[in-house]
Amino acid sequence: MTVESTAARKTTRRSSGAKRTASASVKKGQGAEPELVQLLTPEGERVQHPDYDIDLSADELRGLYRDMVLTRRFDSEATALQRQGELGLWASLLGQEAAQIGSGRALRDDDYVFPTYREHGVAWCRGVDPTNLLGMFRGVNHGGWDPNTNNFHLYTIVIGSQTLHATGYAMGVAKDGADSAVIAYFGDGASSQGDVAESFTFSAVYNAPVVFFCQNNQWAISEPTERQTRVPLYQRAQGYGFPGVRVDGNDVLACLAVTRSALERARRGEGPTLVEAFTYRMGAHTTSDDPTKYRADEEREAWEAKDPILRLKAYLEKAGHADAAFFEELETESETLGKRVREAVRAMPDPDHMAIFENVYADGHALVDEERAQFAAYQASFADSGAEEGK
Ligand SMILES: Cc1ncc(C[n+]2csc(CCOP(=O)(O)OP(=O)(O)O)c2C)c(N)n1
Ligand SMILES: [Mg+2]
Repeated sequence: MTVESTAARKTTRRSSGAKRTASASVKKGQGAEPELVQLLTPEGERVQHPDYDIDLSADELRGLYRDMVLTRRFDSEATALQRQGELGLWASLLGQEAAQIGSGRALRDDDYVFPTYREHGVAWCRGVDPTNLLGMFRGVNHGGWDPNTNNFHLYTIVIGSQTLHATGYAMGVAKDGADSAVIAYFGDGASSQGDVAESFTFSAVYNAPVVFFCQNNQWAISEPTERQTRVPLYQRAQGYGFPGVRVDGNDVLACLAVTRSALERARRGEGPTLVEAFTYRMGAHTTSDDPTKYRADEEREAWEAKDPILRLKAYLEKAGHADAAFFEELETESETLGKRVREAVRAMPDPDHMAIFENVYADGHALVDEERAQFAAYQASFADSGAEEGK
């Protein structure tokens, strides 16, 4: 994967300059921050919102908490596996659990998801086994799951391109007369891509049943959001003729309520919605990145106080919705998941080296055939030299 090249260049260029604080820079460029839709404060207080409310049982609240805890556990296990040399790369979702679990749990089974490469929490909600996400990052397959089994498309590395796929798919859903919806995940950096602009235009004009879910985690590798936009991202929707809403991306209840409402709107045939989940990438862009080179520690510390998991925990405890036994059992479940993931990754067989040439063209292609033959000869040269040495 070549996703790191930009990081390496920017890091070098910035290393002598001052570190940036994304939120401060955004304020400077855009004036006061607009209000977020919020249903749970960072302190775990439940608050009301006139347009978005949600009534969840204690069981459902515990379910959301469990989803976030297990997703974070899986994510940290994957980071550790990369450090141990078991994965080539990992893109952590640390800090974005509420945005992903809230939106993921708003979906119906027949809805279709087009993710980026960081949507491990959404994958969890769709029932994609976490171990299936790791094959690509270990380099043993090109994806690892059948998108149509869980209506969860393969991870997409080409920034922003999945918004076009989602729009086309949603236009097809509308033509079929189905009442399901489509959701496209993308980042603040992706919002600068032409693909995203085109998908906004097409989805608006064709009234496609699609929700654009932008996780504004404040950074696109080492570029702060101020380099992507001069207006809050959710306001972009207005120019295309559909609604945009900014939600507290660290508030799982608000993310669930806002996404559910946008999906229902799509199902009613009222077209797309842009949801900007205002959140923070707590970790590095990927395991190949070092954010201490370009951003200030204080920024991360300020966001730590808004941790999505801690705020729901505080609410569950205060409201008496979960007891000590629940948290202990979840801890045990987390450890079991971590162990299962670790063992599954280590047991993944290496692929046949020639398999990389498969599934490129349905009917074959002269250039691929030539490359396959060259690679086969190259592989065979090792066998020959081994035989020579053995003589
Ligand atoms: C078309 C394209 N251009 C550049 C890249 C390199 N690249 C990989 S991730 C990334 C930043 C994406 O930032 P953002 O959309 O905010 O998503 P995040 O990684 O923060 O989740 C870039 C530029 C790429 N993968 N694809
Ligand atoms: Mg980003």
